[in-house]
Amino acid sequence: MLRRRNFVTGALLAAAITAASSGHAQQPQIVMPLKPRLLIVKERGNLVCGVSQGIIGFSAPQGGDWSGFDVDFCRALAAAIFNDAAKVKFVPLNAGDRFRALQSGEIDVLSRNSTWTMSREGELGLVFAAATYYDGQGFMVRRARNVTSALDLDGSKVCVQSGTTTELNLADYFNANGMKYEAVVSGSADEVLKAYDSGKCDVFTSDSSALYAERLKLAQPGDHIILADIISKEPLAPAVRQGDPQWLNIVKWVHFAMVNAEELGVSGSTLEQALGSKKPDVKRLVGTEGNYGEQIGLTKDWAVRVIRLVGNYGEVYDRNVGVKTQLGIPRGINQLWSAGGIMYAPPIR
Ligand SMILES: N[C@@H](CCC(=O)N[C@@H](CS)C(=O)NCC(=O)O)C(=O)O
Repeated sequence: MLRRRNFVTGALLAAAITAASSGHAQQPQIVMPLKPRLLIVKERGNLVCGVSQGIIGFSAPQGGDWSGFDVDFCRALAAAIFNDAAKVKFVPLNAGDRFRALQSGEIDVLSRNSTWTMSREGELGLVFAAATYYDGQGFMVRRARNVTSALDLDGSKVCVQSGTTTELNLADYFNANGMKYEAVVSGSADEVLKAYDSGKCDVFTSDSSALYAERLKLAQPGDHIILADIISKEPLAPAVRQGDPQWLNIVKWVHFAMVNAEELGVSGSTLEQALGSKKPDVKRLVGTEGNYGEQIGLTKDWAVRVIRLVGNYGEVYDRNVGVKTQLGIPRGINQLWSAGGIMYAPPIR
């Protein structure tokens, strides 16, 4: 029987991290196990998922509900855990608040266009599960400005969101190319867009995917172009707190199951066939052979639940951000490795 007092709480963990990073942690630290997050989630009866405050195609609030690529990942976790993709509470977070919400235990998982970096794992007590979307930083400008390359942006005023890798890459890029700029920094995506729209800056920089999304909110999206230059690597990944390997495994393997499902041709519409398949890798995915889901604290049919209720990786991509959506982002490097991209999942076996 698990006893509550044997586990360190979220607030305590956050305090320990703060003490360590502020240099006051002279005492040897007593490492207490975290109460398993899976247990917390199951007892609560839903998953609490941190998302962005509203990026079309990724996490967009629509009539009291949420939709998007990052939102669907939360739904996939709920499907795997509860066999019910609706058992998710979404907590919208801006860039500056997102990691604190994870450290304090307020959210179970952060699924919010967050770039996997070394310092975020080294300093913040977090761990990224797997890159679910390979992005890169880009620039948007008014078409009328007649700019074709980022190298033409010398002397620009650039709108950017605080607390992001975007802010750091912006400085690196302009400095490396001997170009001057003035950063116009805001705390939320809406404020960044407002600043750009009202002419406080002449360039909007963010992850390329967010540029596509934010452009749609402007009165005349066609009056703005996204430059082809990509100046950084932004592997966007869901994150959890360190110290709970079972929970990390669940978040990581739900993504891998979705990628493997696409690779094996198992989708919402082919699932029934897959359940009768004799192919060993399909059988392991859908749980007709082995007990892979049970090994990570779920059930044998964990992946079936995800595919049936949410879909495989390609279905989720196409539905939310793909070329047939209003965002219209080609699969690009997010194509499967077997189809020329870099999306690759370890095998279930
Ligand atoms: N991937 C970058 C940038 C993430 C980010 O927050 N981008 C802004 C682009 S405007 C955003 O999505 N904001 C949404 C929000 O604050 O809700 C990071 O992890 O630092």
